Amino acid sequence: MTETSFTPRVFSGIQPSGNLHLGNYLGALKRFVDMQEAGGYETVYCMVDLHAITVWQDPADLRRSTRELCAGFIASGIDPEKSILINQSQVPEHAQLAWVFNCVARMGWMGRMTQWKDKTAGKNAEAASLGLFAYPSLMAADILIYHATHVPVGEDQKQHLELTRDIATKFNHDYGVDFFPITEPVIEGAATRVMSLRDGSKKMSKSDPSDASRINMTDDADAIAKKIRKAKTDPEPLPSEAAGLAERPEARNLVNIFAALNGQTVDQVLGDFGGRAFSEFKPALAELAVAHLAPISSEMSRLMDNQDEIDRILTRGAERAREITAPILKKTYEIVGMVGPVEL
Ligand code: AQP
Repeated sequence: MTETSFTPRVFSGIQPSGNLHLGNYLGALKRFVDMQEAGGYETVYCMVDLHAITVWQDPADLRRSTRELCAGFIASGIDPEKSILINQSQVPEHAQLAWVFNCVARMGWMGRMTQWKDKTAGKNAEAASLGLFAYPSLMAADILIYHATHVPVGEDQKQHLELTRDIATKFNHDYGVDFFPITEPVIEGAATRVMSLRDGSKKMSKSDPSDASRINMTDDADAIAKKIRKAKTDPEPLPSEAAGLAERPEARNLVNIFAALNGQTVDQVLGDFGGRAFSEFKPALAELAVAHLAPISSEMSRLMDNQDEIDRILTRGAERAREITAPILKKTYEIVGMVGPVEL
């Protein structure tokens, strides 16, 4: 365990790799805003475009998705004055520290990552990019280049955060320093793993080929209501207690979404809806989802009509970020033995 005390600092990111969805909102964005507003932390939030290119991205689509994601952050409540809001490639120290971490992390650690295994399952892993394999090392650098102490993420990122801790521990041990913090994952709330609306065993994901499987942040009210109406469920009414959802993944998912959107516990939701049929529950859920997402989606389109403003926010965010990242990289290079002074 590290003895040094670090400034409480939150870091998290989202890939600009396509449609921002309700899972990203509940598992990540909404909680980013909560941590920004809670006080007691500096907050840094990031569009991780270097992660996005670990699989093929059309350049024009990537540029658009990056700006759209920035609009999504702001429309969800991230205030670029309160938080540092950045695009990863505009802060070069992320990639520079990742190289050092590539030399600290072990091949075997990367090969054990379930996301690597899932993303190459049934495919020729030899043809996957080297970047996809090394993805968790860049993620560790994203976090540790800020000496971040807390990282809010969805359940799917838990293993990558454990690896971040392993990299920090090994670096500190190998060089006999107490330089990188051992970061705490923050995986909390009713919706740390929002599932597909079509299959309760798969997580809601940008890359799912079925658009009906997810609620996109840019969906209009009709599309949201239709997707919820068609969401897979079972014929039973809702139970009165959370235990009754144990073997009902689709029902559990919809109740979790309701609870997370309404700031309630699952038991409170079931207190109101227990014994009632999905034909009553789904319209209430649709109304709640629309009430939350419609203002975000209209603010996103307003911002997307003003891309210069987005670009200005990202340029300013990168300047602020580099006040933190440049000294940390400089010190890392010194620790590793690069001949200095390194002017960054
Ligand atoms: N279904 C989900 N439920 C809860 N949280 C989720 N997150 C993603 N999906 C869910 C959280 O959102 C943050 C950003 O994730 P990301 O977009 O950078 O990468 P991802 O986890 O790989 O998301 P996708 O949608 O599944 O993307 P693709 O399909 O491109 O792989 C993270 O905090 C993540 O936990």
